[in-house]
Formats: sequence, structure tokens, C-alpha cells
Amino acid sequence: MSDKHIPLTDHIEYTPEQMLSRATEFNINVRRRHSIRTFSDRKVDKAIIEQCILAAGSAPSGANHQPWHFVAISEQSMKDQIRKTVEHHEHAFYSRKAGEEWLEALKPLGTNEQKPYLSIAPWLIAVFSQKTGGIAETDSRNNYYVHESVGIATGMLITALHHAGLVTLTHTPKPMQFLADICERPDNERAFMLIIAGYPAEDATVPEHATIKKPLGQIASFVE
Ligand code: IYR
Repeated sequence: MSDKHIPLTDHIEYTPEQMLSRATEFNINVRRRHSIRTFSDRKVDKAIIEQCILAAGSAPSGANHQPWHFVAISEQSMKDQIRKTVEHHEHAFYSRKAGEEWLEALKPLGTNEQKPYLSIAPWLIAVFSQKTGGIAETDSRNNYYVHESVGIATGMLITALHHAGLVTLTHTPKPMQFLADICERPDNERAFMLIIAGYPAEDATVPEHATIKKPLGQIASFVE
């Protein structure tokens, strides 16, 4: 393993004015990302998804082990199979497992066990975390800060997809490990999240509840 360091040559420095305007623009842009639950069946080129996954794969990770794997699915029969299994599990969640408090918290989102978008959206991206691995494909070393690393990469993935002009839903079916079986992933991997990506349906809506974002004073403190 190389312990050599190379000079930083690709950092771009902006003036403070440029930085403020770039940061503000990014904030405005990223606020137009919404979790969408009604998708169009319009196709999306694989090349776009590839670039977004490459962006996600550049995320920082524990010891740079990059403990993630993305399975991007556009095959109809596999999407149908995922939908069927998710709806089966979600039925149990909504009818028994969730409990009143959880269901009450979900009410403003209007979710239920029906997940038509899983067979309608052009791409489902199953994100897996790897307990062991390492940098080389054949490594089987310990990975570190796996959840943190895969969480950051997944955040970057949905931001990249949004930036490309697509809409997404971050879906965490419960239980989720069936995805590893369907995708035939190895034993060291755990299903982390399912990202649905595509164009919004023409009549897509956003729950008003989800548009309320906490103000700066509530999410940050500054010590100066
Ligand atoms: N997984 C379920 C329930 C669900 C849970 C949370 I927390 C959400 O923010 C949204 C949904 C479903 O997808 O319906």
C-alpha cells in the first residue's frame, strides 16, 4: 500500500464574494430536492446514473476503504420482484409492526404499503454497506465507520441525482436484507438503503410537511 503523498493540484480558490454566491446558489438549488413518491416511467440513460454513482463513490470513508456497493436496477422483472417483496413487508409494518406513534409521525407524508413507484421508476439503486473489504477488490480487511461512510456516499448520490435533474426517494424498507438476496450480494454486505430515481410523474406532489425545514438558529450554533 502506497504511503506517498502527492501535491494538491485540483483545489479551486474563489474570492469570498464568489464563495458566498456559490454557497447561496447551492443552498437554493438543493432546497429544490424533494422526496418524490409518484414517478414517471420515462427512461433515464444509464450513463447519467453511472456518473452519479461515481460521484457518490468519491465520498470520504473510514481509511478510504470505500465500504459500499451500488446495484442499479432497470430490469423490469427485478423491479417487480422488489416491489412485491417490499409491499409484503410494508403491509406487516403498517398493519401491525409500526405502532400508533410511528404511524402518527408518518401521517403527514401520506405513505402506505402500496409502492407502485418501485416498478414504475426507471432506476432502483440498492445501496449496500460492507463490513469487511478494503481498497483492493480482493481485500477482506476490517472496514471502519461503515454507516457514517455509506451514509455520506448515499447523501452524495441523491445530491448528484438531483443535480443531474432527476428526482429521488430514499426508501428504507423494513426488513431490507431481502435486497441482498435478490441482488445476490456476498455475505459481508448489508442492505443500507434503496434509492428510487427518475422523472417525477406529471401530477407529482410534495407533502407540505416535508417542505418545512428547520431554520439556521435551530440547526446550528456558532461559537465565535
Ligand atoms: N418504510 C415505510 C415507512 C416509512 C418510514 C419512515 I421513518 C418514513 O420517513 C417514510 C416511510 C414506507 O416506506 O412506507
